[in-house]
Amino acid sequence: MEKPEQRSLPVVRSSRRSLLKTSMALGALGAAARPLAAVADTASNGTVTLPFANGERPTVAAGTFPQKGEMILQRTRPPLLETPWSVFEKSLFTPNDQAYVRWHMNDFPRAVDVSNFKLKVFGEVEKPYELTLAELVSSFPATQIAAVNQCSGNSRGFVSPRVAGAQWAHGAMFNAMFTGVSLAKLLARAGVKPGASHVAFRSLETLQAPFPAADRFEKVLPLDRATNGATTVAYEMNGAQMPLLNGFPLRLVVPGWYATYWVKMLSEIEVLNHPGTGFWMSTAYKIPNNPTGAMTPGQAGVTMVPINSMVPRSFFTVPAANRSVSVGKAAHLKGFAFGGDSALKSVQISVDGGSNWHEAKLGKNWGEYGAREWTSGFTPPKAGTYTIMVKASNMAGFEQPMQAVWNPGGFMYNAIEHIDLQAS
Ligand SMILES: Nc1nc2c(c(=O)[nH]1)N[C@H]1C(S)=C(S)[C@@H](COP(=O)(O)O)O[C@H]1N2
Ligand SMILES: [Mo]
Repeated sequence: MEKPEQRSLPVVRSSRRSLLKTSMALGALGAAARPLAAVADTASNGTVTLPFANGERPTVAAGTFPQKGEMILQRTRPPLLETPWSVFEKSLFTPNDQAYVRWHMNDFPRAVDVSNFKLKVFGEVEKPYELTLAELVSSFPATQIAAVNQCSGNSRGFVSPRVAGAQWAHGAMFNAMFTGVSLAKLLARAGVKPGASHVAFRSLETLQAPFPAADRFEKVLPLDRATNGATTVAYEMNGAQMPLLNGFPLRLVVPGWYATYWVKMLSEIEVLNHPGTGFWMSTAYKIPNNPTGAMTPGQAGVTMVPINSMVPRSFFTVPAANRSVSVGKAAHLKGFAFGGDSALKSVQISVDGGSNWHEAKLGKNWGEYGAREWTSGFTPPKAGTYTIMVKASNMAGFEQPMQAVWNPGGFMYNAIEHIDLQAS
């Protein structure tokens, strides 16, 4: 594999952690306004082999990218960093320093001067306004919401036949508790005009040639999704300031929808009376017009629509070292699951290749959009290899399929996962 080029991103030397309290947030938010200085010179500290063809990737050591711990390097510029699977085995809430990173274009700010930052709300509204970060934090109540940020292309490396795009394993997702302001409240203050139907979100990224202006990163939500109460303009993640690479100082959180809508470094909110015309809505991130985004390779005449609701997923977090088990003794099975765009209904386990399923026990419910732990047990009756499957379903009636869906973007992968236990 080619040696990755030298890091283009600077390293934060002393990143101060902010505290849960909103009143403390600004001091810490100010910390990242400091210019970021040194450039790391270590390319990688090892490699990892993701479980699909050509799955070898370098890993980068903690501190190689600002505020980031050890990550799987999918691409350097713009950064595409995957969360190593072992991180999910350790905690239900993904630590900020190992939450995956994905940028489409390389020209996002390496530091944000909070004293000059403003969030603008305008368009089809009665009273357009703009706010500093301090004004945003102090003039609206803080809300908290647990949600899974998952790239539309998470697990694309498992899609067959293969499709173009980042060949992620399952680490293009993270589960976090976000703190911020309800977008519905921000829009209510502006007074949405009758006839408005959509809301556009733009960021601090600037576009450099050769990109045409229409390619600026802009995502658009239908007004009802923007004002559903769950959609949040977040300034903290897991009780700490938003990491720079995850969207400091503000990022849109759209619980239940794929991460492509979760605009980072959010600076503009424009209410529209049309669905928008930008590249990122009209060309990129389109799926076949059905709820699971399925089609057959080569199928003609498929109507494509912008990707939207997430489908349910469930995973094992049984470390490889614990997969050798004893005959006649209960083996501990565990993992996590999420419902996607509706609450998790059940997590089920099969030990016979998917013919029979039984319910796993669900852990604490952190809210309908967050991940939830599950546990179960299995006592192997005799020596041998046992394939154990896990399947989640949600309240909207979706359940994970045995076979992955296919579409040209490699989006919405959510096939049933399995592990093998060796009983002796
Ligand atoms: N400003 C901005 N926001 C963005 C993007 C981007 O390129 N620019 N990419 C989107 C996509 S496709 C994904 S998968 C998520 C990744 O979020 P993360 O980097 O916090 O993991 O950010 C979304 N928000
Ligand atoms: Mo994405």
